[in-house]
Amino acid sequence: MPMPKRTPPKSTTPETLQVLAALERKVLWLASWMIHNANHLRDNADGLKVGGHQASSASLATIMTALYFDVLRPHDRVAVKPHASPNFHAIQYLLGKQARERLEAFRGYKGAQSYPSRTKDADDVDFSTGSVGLGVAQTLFSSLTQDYVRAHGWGLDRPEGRMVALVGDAELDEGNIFEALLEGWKQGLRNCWWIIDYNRQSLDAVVREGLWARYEQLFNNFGWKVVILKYGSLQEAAFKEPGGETLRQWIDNCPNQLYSALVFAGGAAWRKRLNDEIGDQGDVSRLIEKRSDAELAALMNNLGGHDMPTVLDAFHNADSEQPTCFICYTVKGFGLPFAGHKDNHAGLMTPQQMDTYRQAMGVRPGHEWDKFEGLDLTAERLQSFLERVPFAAGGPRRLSAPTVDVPDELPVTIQPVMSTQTGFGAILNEIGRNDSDFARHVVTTSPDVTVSTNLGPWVNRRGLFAREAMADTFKSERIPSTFNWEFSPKGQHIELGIAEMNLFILLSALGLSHSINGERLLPIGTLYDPFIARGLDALNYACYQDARFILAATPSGITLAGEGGAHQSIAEPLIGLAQDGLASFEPAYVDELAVIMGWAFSYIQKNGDLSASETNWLRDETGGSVYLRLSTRPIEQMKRPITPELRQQIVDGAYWQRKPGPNCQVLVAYTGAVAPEAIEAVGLMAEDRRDVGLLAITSADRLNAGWAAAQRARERGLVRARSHIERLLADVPSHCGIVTVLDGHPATLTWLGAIAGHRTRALGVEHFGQTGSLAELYRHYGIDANAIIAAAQTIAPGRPIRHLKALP
Ligand SMILES: Cc1ncc(C[n+]2csc(CCOP(=O)(O)OP(=O)(O)O)c2C)c(N)n1
Ligand SMILES: [Mg+2]
Repeated sequence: MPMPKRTPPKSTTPETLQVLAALERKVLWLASWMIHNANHLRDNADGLKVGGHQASSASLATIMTALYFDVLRPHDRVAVKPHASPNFHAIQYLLGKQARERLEAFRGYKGAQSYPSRTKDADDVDFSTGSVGLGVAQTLFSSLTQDYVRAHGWGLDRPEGRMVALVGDAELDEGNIFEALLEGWKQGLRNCWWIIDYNRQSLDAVVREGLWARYEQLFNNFGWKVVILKYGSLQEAAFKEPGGETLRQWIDNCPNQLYSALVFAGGAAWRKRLNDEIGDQGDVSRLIEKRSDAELAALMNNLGGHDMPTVLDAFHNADSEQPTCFICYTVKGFGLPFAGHKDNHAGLMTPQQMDTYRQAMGVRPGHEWDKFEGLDLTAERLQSFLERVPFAAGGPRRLSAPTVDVPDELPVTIQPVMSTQTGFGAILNEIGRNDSDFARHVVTTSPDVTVSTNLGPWVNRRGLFAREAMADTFKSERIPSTFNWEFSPKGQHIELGIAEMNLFILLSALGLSHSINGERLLPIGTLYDPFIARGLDALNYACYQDARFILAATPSGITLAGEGGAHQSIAEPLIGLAQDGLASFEPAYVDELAVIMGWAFSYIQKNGDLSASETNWLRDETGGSVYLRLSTRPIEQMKRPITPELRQQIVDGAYWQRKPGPNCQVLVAYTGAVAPEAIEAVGLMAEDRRDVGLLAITSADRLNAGWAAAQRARERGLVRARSHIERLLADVPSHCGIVTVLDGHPATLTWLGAIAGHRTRALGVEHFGQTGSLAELYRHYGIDANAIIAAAQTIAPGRPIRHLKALP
């Protein structure tokens, strides 16, 4: 067929096109072989088949070949659609950045990951993907983060990176993408490419007709440029032949389902259908007739997203100022026996099909992993091309940044009665007061709850971030207001609309800045505790990528009383306990919070080895993110010196407020805002139970993690390994009962009884909230002093406790 009249981009010579065609073929082959190997050849005792990768990878083979071998530069960052992971690993293998053994172990133990993973893969994944939609939004927020970093004068000696997402068309059903789009528009997004793999197939089915037109309108509405890659250059050339326009119209009118079905059925089926529908029209009949079945199939499969010159042209001509969406028509399963079949998502080739495919690819048995096997260009030429690929030139793409020094103590003026939420605002206000390097690296963000989570004073001092300055009209009009809402490129608070998904994905982007932009940020996000659940998958995603941030969640629990069941959080302490990569705290007092925040600013910067400390059995040197569950309840503060020992215990998760004596019959272990109830109960029981103890728990999560790790260490033979909580409970006599209490699910602390076998009664909240006063609600849910005493009397029998009142 004649080459199209389209001008190839300047950088792309016919020689380059030849090499790229060979590499595309190799990517297709290697991805298929990797999957086949995982399913049929490697010892697969579980019999679990690899699903979803084969057809999805093939769909993006052309586009990814173009990107990685020609278009991308080392500073560009890409989120690869989860099921295109084999392509990515194959490309890195060809570039010499991925070991063959890992490809052979694809999806196996320590092999290349099923979905690209920043933390688990060894071949330089920029953004993890897996939960569809999140990686896409991550590129948008990474672009904002890059702008933030550069606006603050950092990283200007490095070129700007383009943030690129390879997006499945069905992935666009995920709502978080639209939340991100709207936010991107508000924030003046630039430098972001979303490349939509418009294969018109999802997991289950073929997508609705005309979806591309909705996308086009939608992206245009949000200020994006939309580039549609519909026809390949073979098709464009055919359209110019006599009868070509009729063929184009037929293609345009062909329903997605039918097009997919014909792609699957192949050349003879195309011929029959085309002849049936437009074949009696002279010119177009000749256009069809002069092609063999194979040529006809190649023509009809030659959609824009599988045509190298078209793809290169589009990418090379895109600019970075305007965010750009490429809608690329592709074929799911391109080049494979189940191309286009609606059931092909988990499609696998049988050994026989694979053998035929191998022969078609010119690969000899035993040479399946050879990089240049079966290509019609010499190995020298291909190798020398690969060595000059711009994306792979230069040193490691993953950057690093020195840690920011954190003051030994975070100053805060503690009022006699104060809530942890007020304390949080006061601590940040103090940080904001001076212009230290530390203060400059803090960046805050909140989804429309900046003021109500007490970030207001900090924002007043440091301003809001926007690429272009915007004055506070209330201020310029001299209308009194508590808050100064001024935007500038130097601002240190990013105000988001109400979308918790966006909050967590922005935190994920800010929290990877050291690695992506080579400049470290100290991000803090605030939201109401119950709405963690709204963005939970994105929070998990951020942790999975090892992004580093502090999350302040407030208000929390039923302690926010009057707001009722809608805003009262119950399960969040359990999330804090279970979420990997997130150290969770629920302090009761502001001095504890100051200690924890000081520690947290260092902890989020740590990147050490995985071994646990022998004192608390926590992997503190590895670092992670931090969740602070805070409260609006003002409570009486303790006047006490924070000794180094107390400081360590607060960070390790617990300390004795009242150490139990040797005859202790019962102890109360509390966490968070119910401290006054626990203290009151201990006081009221003092006359009737001996040596009552009071254990302040600042982090159930860290106590639990340390305990689990110490047990594992003992099982491995380190017989003296003891965790912090084990040491605290070591002298508590075995007959002593434990009453645990928190404003959250009681299971958060129930396990304390399993440490040394103490009988335990766990109090907490199990049911959706009532409205009422604090006292009414604490009584209703059984977390007030009286309920604590009642529990103590039951598990620690003795004479009746005189202050106990009948329970409601
Ligand atoms: C949040 C989430 N829900 C469900 C899935 C399971 N899943 C994986 S891929 C997929 C559909 C993919 O369709 P598309 O994005 O069009 O990619 P294609 O398979 O066409 O390459 C689904 C539902 C997932 N990975 N993440
Ligand atoms: Mg699809």
